Amino acid sequence: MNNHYQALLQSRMNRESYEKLAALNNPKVMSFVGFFVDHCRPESVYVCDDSEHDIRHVRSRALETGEETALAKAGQTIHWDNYGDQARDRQNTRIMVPGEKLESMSALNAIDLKDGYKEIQKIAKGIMEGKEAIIQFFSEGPTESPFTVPCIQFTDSWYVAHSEYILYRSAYHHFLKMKDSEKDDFFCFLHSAGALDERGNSLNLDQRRIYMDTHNNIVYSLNCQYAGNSVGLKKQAMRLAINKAGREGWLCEHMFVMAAIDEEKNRRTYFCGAYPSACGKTSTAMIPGEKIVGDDIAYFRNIDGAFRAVNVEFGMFGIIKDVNEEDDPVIFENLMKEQELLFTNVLMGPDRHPYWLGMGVDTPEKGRNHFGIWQKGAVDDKGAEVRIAHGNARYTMRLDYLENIDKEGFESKNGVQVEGILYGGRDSDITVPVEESPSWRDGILLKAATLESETTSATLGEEGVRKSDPMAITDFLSYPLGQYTMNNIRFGEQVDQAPRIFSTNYFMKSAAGNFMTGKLAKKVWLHWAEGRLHGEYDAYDTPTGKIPRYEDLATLFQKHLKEEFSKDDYDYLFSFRCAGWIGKLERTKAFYAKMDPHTPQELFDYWDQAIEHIRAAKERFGDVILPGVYRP
Ligand code: SPV
Ligand code: MN
Repeated sequence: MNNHYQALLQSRMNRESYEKLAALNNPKVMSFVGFFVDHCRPESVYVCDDSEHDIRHVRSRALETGEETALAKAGQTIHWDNYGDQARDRQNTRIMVPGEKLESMSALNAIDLKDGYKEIQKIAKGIMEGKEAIIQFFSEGPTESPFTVPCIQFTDSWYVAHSEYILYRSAYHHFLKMKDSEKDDFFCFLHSAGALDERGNSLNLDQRRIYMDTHNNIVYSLNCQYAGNSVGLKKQAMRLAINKAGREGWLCEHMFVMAAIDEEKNRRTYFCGAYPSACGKTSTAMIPGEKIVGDDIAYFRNIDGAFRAVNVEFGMFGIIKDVNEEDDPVIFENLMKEQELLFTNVLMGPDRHPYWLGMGVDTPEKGRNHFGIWQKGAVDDKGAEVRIAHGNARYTMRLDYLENIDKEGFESKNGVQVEGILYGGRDSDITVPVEESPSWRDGILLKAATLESETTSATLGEEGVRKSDPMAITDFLSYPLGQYTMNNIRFGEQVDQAPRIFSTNYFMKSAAGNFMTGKLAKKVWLHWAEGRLHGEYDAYDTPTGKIPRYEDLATLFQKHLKEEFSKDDYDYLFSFRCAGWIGKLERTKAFYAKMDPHTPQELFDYWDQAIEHIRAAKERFGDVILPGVYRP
């Protein structure tokens, strides 16, 4: 062990903390912690293990330091990020790569490893002065399993530490039990909120940096608090894991894991699904009557030939906007309970209850929110109206509070066997509500790669712009898109039975601009896919896959929603739109060309053939092809 760090660490920690660290007998942990204690200069350091005592300590420090405020209901707290720190910062999120890789990574906002490191060192120097730092140990996925990725979090924010305890599995014991040969292989996260203003918020947002070193599996996150930027195990770990998985032959995906339940037939069928932010991912995983395993990040591994998945998280960091009694009854009910709930960037009313956009109740006209002291009609210094809560305000909650959790899948060390994968974008005029892909490869190239959405408030910048977002992964890619796509194809082709791939789209609008289906129609699309996996429904061919027949959907609408589904709506929703699809494929090609100059030619060849195929269909059947009319 490095003696210099030993003396330093002993001088900054109480004996208990130091002993917890030393007991791990892990030189890499010691040098990571030692180096950054030396460099960031926290006044003291607290080392956490998995104990209830430490979890409680973190919770109470978050309140004592003012990073969180207690709400009226026991267990509920609220945290605000500084105004302008309410979403992921794309511009300042960069992948650090060696110089020779910069060219192929230029579209991923890469920075030269040496330059990035220098910049980080400069900003991080002394950044924790006067503060207490926290060291925690976690696992992505279940501990002591084939999926486990151990992680260490170093932060000076009790709010971040608290979030991590809710969202991930504490893994101090896992670290304790590591064999010598495993002691090098874990992810490291350094976070500092930086200098704070009088509200306890990151002051130097212009110095906000989230830099990932995929080579050494370290992420540096400085001068920010929004969890998507600061919580190491969330989107930072995801970027490291995507890279690691690419090297090792497994997959890390931006997906929910859920079980579709058919009570009558006593079936539990596991699905994963990728949806860009605010495109219905959590609400799909939370469809009433089904079971949730996870709502954001999944690892896939080939275990003895089986395609298996885990939710890597333990909790959810969910968008709270539009969570109300009618649309999200299960979550809403949970948010009303006296239990550990951490609200961010919503309003605390004079009654000390939380209020948000689309909550479906009368809301106060004043209170405290991410803007500070707020009252209705408040404007920021750019003259923009500040609403009651931010559009990307969130709740942080343990998943096992949910009565619809799939306990078995959630706790399984070997994950669950996935049978179907859904890719869903936000598309008002092209993609049908549900379509099955003929093969894994077609699914990746026609469903996953063509995913598009309109931008939402989950990222900083303009809202409402239509964007390509293959696999909903673009924001998190840590190696080039073409290779990543090839790895996806390869992974599915190497298991005994790849899941079947479906596209979904909940956002089709009528000619008059209204949504065509209610929010729960997704249950019907899911159960059609579930039935298909069990050989139940016939389907019509389209140039890109297979769609449901009217009769089956009408029955499913009756069965699950007690609703009529009209033939006219069916015809409109399930028509194949040739010009629309050709445009979509052209945009996909352009996006891949822009994102990855080395995208394999075979991918472009595939899309060119698909375009030719659709052109031929258009000649034979017209631009808008009614369901059932197309013949291959
Ligand atoms: C998302 O935007 O995809 C999220 C929230 O899950 S964040 O942590 O900001 O990525
Ligand atoms: Mn996400």
